[in-house]
Amino acid sequence: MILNCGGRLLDLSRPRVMAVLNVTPDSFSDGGRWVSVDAAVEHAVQMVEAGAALIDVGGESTRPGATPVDADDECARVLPVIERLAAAVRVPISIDTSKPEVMQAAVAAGAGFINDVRALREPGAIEAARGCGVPVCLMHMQGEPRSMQAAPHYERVVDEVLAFLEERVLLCEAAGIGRERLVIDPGFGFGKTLAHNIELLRGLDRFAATGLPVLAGISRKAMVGALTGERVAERRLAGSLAAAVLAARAGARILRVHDAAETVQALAVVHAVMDDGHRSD
Ligand code: 7PM
Repeated sequence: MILNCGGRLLDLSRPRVMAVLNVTPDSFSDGGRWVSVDAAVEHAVQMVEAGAALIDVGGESTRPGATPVDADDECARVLPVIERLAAAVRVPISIDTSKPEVMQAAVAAGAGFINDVRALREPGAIEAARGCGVPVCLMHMQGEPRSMQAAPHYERVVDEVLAFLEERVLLCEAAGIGRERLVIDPGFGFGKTLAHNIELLRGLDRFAATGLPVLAGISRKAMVGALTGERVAERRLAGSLAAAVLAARAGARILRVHDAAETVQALAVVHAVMDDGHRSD
């Protein structure tokens, strides 16, 4: 399983780390509205040196209650970082957006992967992504970021999330985005209770059984906070590593994380146990 990310190859024969690079003004801020491009690029280079295989650049906060940003503002945040990063590292760069204009501009600037928490449901997004020619991660979300955690409801969460993603995959294929370009993601924390998130992690092997690469983003999320009692997101590394290991063991091929070096190390152990190649001695 190898994804061609605009000429940069992402080898998914083992679980890989997608490192989060937030370029919202509350991260790498110079104190005002502007993101420091230097600080963001430096952080990303360090994560690649630690073994991250993909950098996810996001300029629109999907945080519940976050203020939506328009396409121009989002481009102003992410494009300078993508341009500099594409020249500084050899791994593919992912653009975390739902907006067709941002997808196109980001791919023109050097991004080779589209990460869309709305699974290309915005008007024009499927057509834009098709034209970009790069792989796309389709994520499940129930509701909208502003209100999704109010009252998440499912009869059978794994069945329903899987059915949604399969439907989006078929729609993408019909629109000219082939399966070889698609990645699926159950969307941990996006319109899910703790019980739903645990069921999804327990049933993650069913997503992997589709044959499509599975991406899982659990790092530092509220479910880790709830299970560990740790209220501070930055202190949830150990719980996040446990979740990444369980997801990889169930067949997830891309782990979206904040702590790249530590997760790369944990996944090396998972890979050794899962891979036949280590049994010779
Ligand atoms: C508040 C809520 C702050 C959620 C931050 C988040 C995912 C993603 C995010 C994911 C994919 C976070 C999330 N999560 N993209 N973007 N999968 N594909 O914790 O799970 O970073 S934002």
